[in-house]
Amino acid sequence: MKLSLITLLSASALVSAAPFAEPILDERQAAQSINDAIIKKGRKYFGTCADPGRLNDAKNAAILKADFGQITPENSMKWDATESSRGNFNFGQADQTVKFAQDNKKLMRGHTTVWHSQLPSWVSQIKDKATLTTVMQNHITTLLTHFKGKIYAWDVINEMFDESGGFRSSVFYNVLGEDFVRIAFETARKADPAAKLYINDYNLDSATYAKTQGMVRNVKKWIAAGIPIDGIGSQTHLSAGQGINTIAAMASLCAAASECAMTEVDIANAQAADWTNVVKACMNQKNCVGITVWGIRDTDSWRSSGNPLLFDSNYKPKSFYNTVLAALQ
Ligand code: 9MR
Repeated sequence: MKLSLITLLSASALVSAAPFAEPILDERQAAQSINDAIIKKGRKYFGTCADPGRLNDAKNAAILKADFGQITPENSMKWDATESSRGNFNFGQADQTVKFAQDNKKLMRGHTTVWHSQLPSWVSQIKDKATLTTVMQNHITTLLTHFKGKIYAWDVINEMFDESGGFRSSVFYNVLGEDFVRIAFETARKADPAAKLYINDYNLDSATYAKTQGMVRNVKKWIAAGIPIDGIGSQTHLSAGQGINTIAAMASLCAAASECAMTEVDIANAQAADWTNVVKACMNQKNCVGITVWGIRDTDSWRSSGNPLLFDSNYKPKSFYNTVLAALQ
């Protein structure tokens, strides 16, 4: 039977008027996906953080599936969660997060292998170079091997700078000196050669701030020395009014490595312009691969009192969600 154009048109009208349209929209909450929008602009993802606690909440999961393209585990890949005692590895929660990402075709950022915080005391008590080197190499190798092929990028080192742009006091720096950077990145490259290897930090939100300059200066120096660093992650935990400065900050960070990303964005008491500027800061740099917000709902944020995210406590997209969408289009 040959269908006339009229038949086809009225059939499609019937479909769009079907009573299913409303519940589907309701479940995914936002009208359009910010991940689709950023991908249309040639970037890799618009992501968020999550772990089984959030993913087991059906509404969170639905939003994540519909609107985001990348997941960073909020806590499950950290040292205290994965190797609480020496040589005893536990990937239960992290495996569930990675499975959700794979089942739903989301990219993963691995977070994080070498960090002074959420670090078990058996590591921070190590005093000699040989032991700490072995322990670090074993931790990095075991994590990157376990998840090999499933992680787009790893935050190999997190938060190693102090506010003056020098090196923060940590067991890694205190025992091994600056060389811990080389050890960490070389070990990571060997364990998963396909993963992008990042150095990640916070308060890199102004180009003139000493910490931003310390990151840029050192990363350039390390890359020139052959240390396999692929990217700089700027966490981007902001307060109202700070968004504007991220534009110049990302320009200098992104110029220091092959790629860059905004990895944990949240903005306490944001104005719309802050979100517009954050999106602009990434989009202005060709090698900024993506933006990750640090949570879905305000309620679930580590700084919930500042309502810093894109969805409210009722899982409704806030006006800032549309601000982000508009900035991406
Ligand atoms: O959001 C994370 C929170 O649930 C944890 O209690 C906290 C512990 O340090 O870590 C939070 O995530 C941090 C991230 O791993 C690194 N940058 C700062 C983030 C906010 O503290």
